[in-house]
Amino acid sequence: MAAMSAVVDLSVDGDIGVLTINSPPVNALSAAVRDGLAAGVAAAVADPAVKAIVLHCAGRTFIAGADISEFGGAMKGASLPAVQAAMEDCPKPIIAAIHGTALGGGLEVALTCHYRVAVPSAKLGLPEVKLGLLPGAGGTQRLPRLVGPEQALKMVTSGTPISAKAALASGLIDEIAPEDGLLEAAKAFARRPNLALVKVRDKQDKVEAARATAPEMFAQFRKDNARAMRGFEAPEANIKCIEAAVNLSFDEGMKVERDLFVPLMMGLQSKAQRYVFFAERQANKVEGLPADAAPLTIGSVGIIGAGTMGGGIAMNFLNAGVPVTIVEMKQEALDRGVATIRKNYENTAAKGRMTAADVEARMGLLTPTLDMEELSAADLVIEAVFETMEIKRDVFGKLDRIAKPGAILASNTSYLNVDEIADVTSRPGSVLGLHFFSPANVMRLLEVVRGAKTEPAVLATAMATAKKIGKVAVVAGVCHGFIGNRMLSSRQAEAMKLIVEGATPEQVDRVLYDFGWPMGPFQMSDLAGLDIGWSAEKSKGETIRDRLCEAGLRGQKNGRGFYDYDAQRNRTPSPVATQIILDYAAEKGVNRREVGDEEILERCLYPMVNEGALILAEGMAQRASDIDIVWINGYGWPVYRGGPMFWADSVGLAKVAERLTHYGYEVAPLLARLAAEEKSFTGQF
Ligand code: 3H9
Repeated sequence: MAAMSAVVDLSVDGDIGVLTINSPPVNALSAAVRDGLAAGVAAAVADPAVKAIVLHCAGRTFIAGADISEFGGAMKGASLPAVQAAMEDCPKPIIAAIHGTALGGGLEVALTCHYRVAVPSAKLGLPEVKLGLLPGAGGTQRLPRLVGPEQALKMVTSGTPISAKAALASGLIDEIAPEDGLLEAAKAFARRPNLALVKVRDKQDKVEAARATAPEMFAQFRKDNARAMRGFEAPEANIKCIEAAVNLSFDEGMKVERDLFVPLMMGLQSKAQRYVFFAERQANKVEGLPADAAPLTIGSVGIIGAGTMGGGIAMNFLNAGVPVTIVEMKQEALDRGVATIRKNYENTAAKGRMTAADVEARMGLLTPTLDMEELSAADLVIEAVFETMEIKRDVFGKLDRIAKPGAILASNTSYLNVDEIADVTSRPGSVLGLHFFSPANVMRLLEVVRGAKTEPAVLATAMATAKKIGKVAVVAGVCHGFIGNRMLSSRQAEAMKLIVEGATPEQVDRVLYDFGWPMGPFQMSDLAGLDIGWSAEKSKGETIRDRLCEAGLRGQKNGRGFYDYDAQRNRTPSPVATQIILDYAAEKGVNRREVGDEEILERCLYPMVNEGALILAEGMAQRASDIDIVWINGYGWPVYRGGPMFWADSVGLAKVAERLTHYGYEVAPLLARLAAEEKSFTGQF
């Protein structure tokens, strides 16, 4: 009954030794946990009373993986492979008792136990790929031996965990225990007579059975997933490991795993993705909020506007079980909005990701109305109407009269001054911006715009609510376009200059696509619609955009933009757009020249970094990593490059500053200072 260490305890119940890991928050395999486990197993082996061992965890979860915060540092304590070998070779059966999430190294430890028992709510997976890694503790060799190579391949390349039920069906676990009786069930399992010492590494049937058809299976898998895996190094390394599990002996496969793991761990992509993991969690924390800024309860939500944005926003809350009242001015628009929401859910149900009953349950939480007065009971009202200050102020004036005291009033503006909106109300402390990204039910980002008078509790509530509806929330200050759109403007402006100087839209798009963006700026403009915010009455043909719109080019929606689109949305450069660009350049007296790919990349991305530095210095973002989270989750910045600020750090700020100067930019003072001091924005370099 000795405590083995501060974080691992061995107790003995009759003939069963119970090893308990207690290392909050998620029982990660820190040096202390590894040492504790090694000592615990040794002590249980040494105790003649102990016939079998149960390994379980205190707190909210089974081991959630290696301790990511230790990566990159000097290796301390017992090595994980040594601990695993002691467990796998243990002369007494070890049973892993799993609740919460058995992830990464956590599942890999469970795979060196002789048996696994889990509660129904448990999730099991190897999410290393999301950190730019592969399971480096035998997971790629043991998992396919239990679940078969095809499922293992899916699990290691997606990183998505599976349920206990699926784990039982595939052979990953041996038994499902009652939700509140895990330890007892695991002990009962351990007391079964004649429990063999099953080593997963020795199981050959599933990998052998797959060998004959494996080449086609892997080729097909690579083909089917090429798009999703584009640019990432880790998925291919994971695939190679599963191939090794099929084609080589266990020991040879382990060597392949180790050889591929090390370069990933040392590489920039994993460094970026590990940084993003912590940055995302950090983003939800607001600096300097007083402790009494406890979140208010959001039991019901009102949404003004049932267009694309309003409808998408509503779905977030319906998905989280929060009743929504949605308001429109005309019956037709209201009906259309509600029908779109229903259609979205029905499409999800048709794909098997939701039942018909789920669709009805969510629609049952939605109250459509033409009467704004019905918002009087809502705890949070989000306005998603037309993006002009006049209309927004009008709506907020009305809302101020209707909403109950204490209700939070939010604007889904993407550019406008939230303080000016707040000022028409008698309660500016309850007003803030909640900038969702389209499609609002899909995109993870939420910019939470803190007004000058927004009360701490209101801000805290917005952050907690964002988490509840599955968003990654980032706090932004009041400035034109906040964090994301403000930086986007600088990229778009430079892209336009480049096509006047001599680059073509498709060249610019290709360079940014090759960098890892899902699409380039001109494809994006075509997709969004060239006429967004453009007015035929006010257009004076001053910009290329004006001229494109005047010529009837509206983007993908009418099949004509910077590109012409066929019925399948295949695109070819538009001769009309090309001529407009050439005429414009000639008129401005521009001597067109060949522009190199490197210049395109530098001129599109470094000004964004420069703007990011201004945003940071002005306090419009709390930290550089928040800016990165905005770009990764709202605009498709490739996660393996860590966001614009991390990326600039990786390039070296002195170089970024020098190139900005070269292109005629005034370098932001913060960037100039950090470059001179050889420092970085993120502290990662
Ligand atoms: C690995 O295992 C490599 C192996 O193959 C071995 C190779 C040799 N380490 O997310 P939450 C912290 S790679 C350190 O807010 P939730 C987290 O930062 C690893 N810290 O809670 C946060 O701290 P704070 C493979 C970790 O309930 C706190 O715990 N495993 C780790 O929403 C709470 O986290 C993974 O990739 C960690 N491994 O979700 C799993 N995990 O409170 C990564 C969490 O200071 N983790 N923290 O902000 C997760 O997916 C989620 O955290 C989890 C809990 C589902 C476990």
